[in-house]
Amino acid sequence: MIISNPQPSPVWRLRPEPPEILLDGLLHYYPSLFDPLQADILYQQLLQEIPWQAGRVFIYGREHVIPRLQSWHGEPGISYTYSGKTLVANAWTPTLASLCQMLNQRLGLHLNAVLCNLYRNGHDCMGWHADDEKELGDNPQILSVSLGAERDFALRPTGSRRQSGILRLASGSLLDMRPGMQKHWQHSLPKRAGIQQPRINLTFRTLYP
Ligand SMILES: O=C(O)CCC(=O)C(=O)O
Repeated sequence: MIISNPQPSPVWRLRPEPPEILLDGLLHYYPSLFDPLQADILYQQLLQEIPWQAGRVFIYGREHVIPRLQSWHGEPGISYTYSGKTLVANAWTPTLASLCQMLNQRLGLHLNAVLCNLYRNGHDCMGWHADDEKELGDNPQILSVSLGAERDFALRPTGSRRQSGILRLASGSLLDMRPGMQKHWQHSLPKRAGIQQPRINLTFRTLYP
């Protein structure tokens, strides 16, 4: 008789790597907080679990479909106003809840919501902005987890129209945007026509009612 030897299901662990410190400490970048296998499993789970939707925004009074899929999750009752739309948070999925808990424990934070973005390929993108909505408080700290295709994260100082830096966000990485970042810098995820693979990005935030 052959007894199969089932693979133990992987347990996520945040690797204890020190961050790279960038922009005078406003960005802490952990290039491989998840190892490649864990990043792959997380990506697949999130792809299945999250109710991805084509989001819409109002720009100068006209509604546009945004160039990526999105889903917004968090503690019950949390809502967020973003480009003229108030989004009420969906319930946590099991994977998002445990990720949020692990990040809170590791970094001593009280994150309570996450905006999930699915970039289907290099044509999906996000324009210049800072995450400075009033619900985030005066000096938000935002944690951004990337899974899947590597994409460029572009940076420019607030008030400037010229890009002044690019950070390549690897699969399994965490970008910790520290307090002060949203005041002094804007960011974007530019189009990259050559990229065929999808990417999931999760930005964990603390929202105040
Ligand atoms: O996809 C990214 O890395 C950026 C996401 C972002 O800027 C946001 O959710 O506000």
